[in-house]
Amino acid sequence: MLQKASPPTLREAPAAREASVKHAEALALYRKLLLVRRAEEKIREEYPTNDMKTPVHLGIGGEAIAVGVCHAAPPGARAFGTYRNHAWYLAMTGETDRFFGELYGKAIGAAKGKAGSMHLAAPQHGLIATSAVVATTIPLAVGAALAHQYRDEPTLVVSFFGDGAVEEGAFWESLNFACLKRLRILFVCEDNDLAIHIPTSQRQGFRSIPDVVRGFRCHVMSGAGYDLRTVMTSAHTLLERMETDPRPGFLHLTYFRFLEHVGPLEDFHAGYRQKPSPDELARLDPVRRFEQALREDGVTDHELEALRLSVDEQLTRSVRAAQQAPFASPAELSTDVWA
Ligand SMILES: Cc1ncc(C[n+]2csc(CCOP(=O)(O)OP(=O)(O)O)c2C)c(N)n1
Ligand SMILES: [Mg+2]
Repeated sequence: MLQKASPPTLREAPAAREASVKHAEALALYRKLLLVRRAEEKIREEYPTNDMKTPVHLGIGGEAIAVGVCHAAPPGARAFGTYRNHAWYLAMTGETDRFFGELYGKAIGAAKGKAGSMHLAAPQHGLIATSAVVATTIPLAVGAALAHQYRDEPTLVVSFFGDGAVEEGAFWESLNFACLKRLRILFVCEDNDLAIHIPTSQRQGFRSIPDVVRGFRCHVMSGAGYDLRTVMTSAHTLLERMETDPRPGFLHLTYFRFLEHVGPLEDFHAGYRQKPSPDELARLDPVRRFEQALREDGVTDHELEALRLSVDEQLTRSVRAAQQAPFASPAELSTDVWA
């Protein structure tokens, strides 16, 4: 449990100091969770002006997965993922200038505006590559893990993907090879039960993703991806098991996708799924859940509000800077482009 405490002093007892550190850690986690949520809410507000010329796959409902896994991962970990990548980028960098610069297609963007939302990366922070093509970065992640093993480096590789990627041959070949070679890779399946509009029951010929993966020689855990503390505990446990018995880890986390597959809107009217009740939506909302847990641990409304203000100030500054920034010059059109 995360404890509330006043700031530590040099003469403070170790238990009080530990509680204080936990308190600061909990607030830092909350700020990160909120940064992801509010950044995507900003996108929802600004997208209708049509100045962001990029498709956006928003991850509202799934924020705790990126925040929790990135928090549990050791320093120097390297990650690969998909087009639903905003949370990983923000959790790994904490910055929003280059993030919004990229969404607005500007020269200050993370890839000078040439990648857009779907191919965000921040190699200097460990986010090596993300891609719009389902399952394509899974073999890349396995290749990176093989390279680290070959060079005798302890680096952890994290491969994020959705439940739809599990229907691709590339996934099974990658899992097989990683288990065979006992690579230091953590597979994280973000399972929202949907591939665009189609539920898993209409796509998958097996009963359960974790049950099938348990047939491989790796460590498997499954849990509620909308609960930040569950994500962190599961990730920590898996990483410890991977340490004592070196094999890949497979973390299967469920969450509810609040919005349409791509774009800023809700789509409950589309008819392929029902809108949950307000109570159910609150239960599935990672930000509200964590806020509630923090309050139960003694964090005050004042502390939460101060973090909300600081996040909103950061985002307002970044959006304004991105809107005012220039595009890259036409002379740069074909530089930095590899494929
Ligand atoms: C190889 C490939 N096949 C099909 C598509 C079209 N497509 C785009 S998103 C998507 C659904 C993927 O679902 P999932 O992996 O569960 O990710 P989610 O969108 O739910 O995060 C599909 C089939 C694609 N981008 N790449
Ligand atoms: Mg999915």
